[in-house]
Amino acid sequence: MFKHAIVRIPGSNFADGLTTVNLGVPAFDRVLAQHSAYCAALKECGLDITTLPADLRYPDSTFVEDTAVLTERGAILTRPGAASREGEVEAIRPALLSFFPSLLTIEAPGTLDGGDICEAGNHFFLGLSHRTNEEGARQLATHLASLGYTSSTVDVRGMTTILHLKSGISCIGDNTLVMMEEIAGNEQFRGFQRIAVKPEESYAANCVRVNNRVLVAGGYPRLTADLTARGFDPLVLDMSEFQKMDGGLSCLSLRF
Ligand code: CIR
Repeated sequence: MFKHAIVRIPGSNFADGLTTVNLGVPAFDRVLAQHSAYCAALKECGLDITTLPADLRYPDSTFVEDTAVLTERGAILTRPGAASREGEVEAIRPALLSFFPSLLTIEAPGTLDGGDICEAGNHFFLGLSHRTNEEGARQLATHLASLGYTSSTVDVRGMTTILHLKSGISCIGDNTLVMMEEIAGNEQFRGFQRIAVKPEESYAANCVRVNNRVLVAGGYPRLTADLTARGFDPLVLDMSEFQKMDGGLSCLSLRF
């Protein structure tokens, strides 16, 4: 069960952030409305929310997930792979220190984005992507081992349609992974119940289990129906403006 979430209000320069998709420019009023609905959903799931102010130095800084990996046994600050996002880590540090007595770190030349890290019980899948390099994953694996967790890497560098590992795979508890169809057959995920997401719904593969609910992006009825049929309780949120900047549901918060 999660008790807390940290979020950051999107800045008015949100549209100046990084993106690889061609879905148009986000409308700032809708960005704020969707962010506000997201925070309300986390509250509905029972979380206390720490809301950080917009930080105009970093247009992508509302995607707080990339700055840290939080576990029940300890927290690790990341070292984001995009140069424009490096400073976001120092900006989040004080908020984390009010909940965690000490913070482990990822050091150069390692790079690692939280969006590449998928917790699945006591095991972590570490995505190797254009943001997370092998040295970053190696350092995180060492930290996780010191906390008593196992980990393994998943190379997504050849998958041009996803930014991070968690753009294509989510662990929603009950030993279940939601995953893009093209990786659902991967041997590494044997042992999990797997919900394969069709290519036309692939954006929805980034969903988030928060206590009794599963946050799911709006507009993907097959996955939502599949989750319901399997006994999960989806909470559907409009994510259109974040999708334009390569963002998904998980990136908008740090949950612990
Ligand atoms: C970026 O390219 O870094 C941001 N525009 C999107 C980050 C999304 N984060 C995530 O999936 N964890």
